[in-house]
Amino acid sequence: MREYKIVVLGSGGVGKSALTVQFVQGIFVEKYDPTIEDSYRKQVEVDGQQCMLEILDTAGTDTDDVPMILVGNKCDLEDERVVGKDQGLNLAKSFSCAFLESSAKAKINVNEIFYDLVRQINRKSPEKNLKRPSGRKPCCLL
Ligand SMILES: Nc1nc2c(ncn2[C@@H]2O[C@H](COP(=O)(O)OP(=O)(O)OP(=O)(O)O)[C@@H](O)[C@H]2O)c(=O)[nH]1
Ligand SMILES: [Mg+2]
Repeated sequence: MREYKIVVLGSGGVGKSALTVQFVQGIFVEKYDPTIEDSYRKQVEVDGQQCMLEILDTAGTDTDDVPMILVGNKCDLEDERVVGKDQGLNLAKSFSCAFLESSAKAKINVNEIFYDLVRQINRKSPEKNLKRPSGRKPCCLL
């Protein structure tokens, strides 16, 4: 069966969770309880085909401030450059995020990309502030 990963994005309070819960469980959630992050699975038939939907319901308040880094990969192929460094920098500026050029082949800035994301996440939500049900280990999906 094909799996479909769907992420629900949008501003806080617009009804992302209500729509998701109505779709998955067939009930309308009247109470507003801001989401941290919830995931749901539902098997449905669409156009005669069974599909498994994995739906990630996100926190609307995060949508304009998501830890993010813009990466221009394959920087070892300088002779075949298509996107200028300035173009990358300007695009990153328009997203208000960092920009790095990398090469998976020449091992340039590979660690830096992921370490930068970890640092951004740590700045945004220090571990002591993490709300989690007791007994569950924290995890981060990239
Ligand atoms: N009248 C009406 N109210 C709705 C509808 N959808 C959601 N609501 C209400 O709007 C409020 C916010 O809905 P949520 O689904 O929690 O909003 P959200 O987008 O998930 O919010 P965050 O998790 O904070 O990002 C709740 O009180 C819901 O009952 C709708 O279609 N009609
Ligand atoms: Mg929600």
